[in-house]
Amino acid sequence: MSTTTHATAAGSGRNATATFARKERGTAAVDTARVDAVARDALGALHEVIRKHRLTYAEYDALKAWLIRVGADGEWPLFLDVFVEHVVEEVVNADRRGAVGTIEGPYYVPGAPEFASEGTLPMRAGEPGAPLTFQGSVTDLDGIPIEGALVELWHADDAGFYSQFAPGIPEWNLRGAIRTGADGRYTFHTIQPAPYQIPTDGATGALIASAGWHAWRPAHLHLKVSAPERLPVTTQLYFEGGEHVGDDVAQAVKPELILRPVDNRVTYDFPLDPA
Ligand code: MBD
Ligand code: FE
Repeated sequence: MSTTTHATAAGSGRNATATFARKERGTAAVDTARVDAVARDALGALHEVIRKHRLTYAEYDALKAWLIRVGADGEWPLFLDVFVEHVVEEVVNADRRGAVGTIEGPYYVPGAPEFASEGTLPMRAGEPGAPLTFQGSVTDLDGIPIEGALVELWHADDAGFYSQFAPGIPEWNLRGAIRTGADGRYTFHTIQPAPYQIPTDGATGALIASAGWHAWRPAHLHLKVSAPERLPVTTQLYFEGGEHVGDDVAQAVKPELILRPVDNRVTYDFPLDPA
């Protein structure tokens, strides 16, 4: 059983802040009218919550202290990706017709070891977990294979930990990429990940515990699939019947994203929208 509390999850949320700081981002030009509209509505929504619940000064101070702690714990990327990103993804990807996306989360790292067509994710000798062969193809919206697509896969280990975020795991453990050949196909050999628990020792976990929520995400595979002249898709895939598939704390499960492996093997195709 791997779904217990892990003291060693400490630091995963904090480490996500360092990773975010290195992330390449497009320049978001300051559009004063848009900042005015968005900031005004965001603050207005908060004002309404305060009126609705008749907040006390003690509660206002507790809110301030908690916000300060989220930053001190380095957990803003973790907190935002768990509780906010799913709506951004919904809005941004509303018009897609091809492969269904969902949130990226805080634990993507670019530049994982790359294979042609078929490969085994880097893993430790005797890496715990049931074997999993994950295969499929990258196509256009008509099902024509795309050559030279990049399929990046990263996931937690059998204890729910991500390399480069939890301590003591080899750098690229359970992270890899495949460049497709002319048939557009990819085949990864890996292990079945475990459900993921939001770290209990930081500000995000403190809110979850104080509110009486649970801290679990269902077991998932993270993917980014990209190709020239195609919209890249960032998504996650889940396992039918898995714990918390029906109550993901990050609200990132969609019916199109549920895998049904047979004999430790599963196929999933990515039709990519044109850019
Ligand atoms: C994860 O593994 C994850 O995928 C998300 C979205 C948030 C926290 C941890
Ligand atoms: Fe994850």
